[in-house]
Amino acid sequence: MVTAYLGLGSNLGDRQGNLSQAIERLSRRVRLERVSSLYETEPVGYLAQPRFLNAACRVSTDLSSWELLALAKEIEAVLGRVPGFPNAPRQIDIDILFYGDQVIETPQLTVPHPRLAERAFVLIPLAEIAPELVHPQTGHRIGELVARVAGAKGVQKWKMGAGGPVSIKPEGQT
Ligand code: PH2
Ligand code: MG
Ligand code: MG
Repeated sequence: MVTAYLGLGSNLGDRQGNLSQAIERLSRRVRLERVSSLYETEPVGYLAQPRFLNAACRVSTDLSSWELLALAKEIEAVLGRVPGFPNAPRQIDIDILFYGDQVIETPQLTVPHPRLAERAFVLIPLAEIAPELVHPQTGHRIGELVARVAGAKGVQKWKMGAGGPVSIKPEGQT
């Protein structure tokens, strides 16, 4: 079993519903251990697009990194994502942030996610569920990275509806 961390984002359609469905679909195929709150975030990269909702989750799985990537892509497609330009608006984006402490550098998949240390919309949700997690390449804790990331003001906790941030919660998490 490998512990992996995923980053999720949506800025088209029913953003909360998209995140909720993505997490529910993930939970059918991997063991969902923790889910962060949802955060509303200013777009980064390509700015002329709606605000995102972002979240992070921890899973454990026997899927290989390739299989986990294929699952993420499959769920993105099921939820209506169509290929677009880099940083384009999307119904759902599911990124592998960490896959155990493995370093993977291939054209299809780079893990740890190469831009996570500079992205407040990734680090703030991730720090909520894994502040002690250590980046295997730099040795920094997520808690340290989040303390010095730029753009934290563009990431605000999302006011949740009744029932919490997402309807699917891992066992034991309140
Ligand atoms: N994803 C991107 C590019 N920019 N900005 C925010 N706020 N949230 C995202 O998830 C996001 C982004 C590329 O994946
Ligand atoms: Mg992404
Ligand atoms: Mg992606």
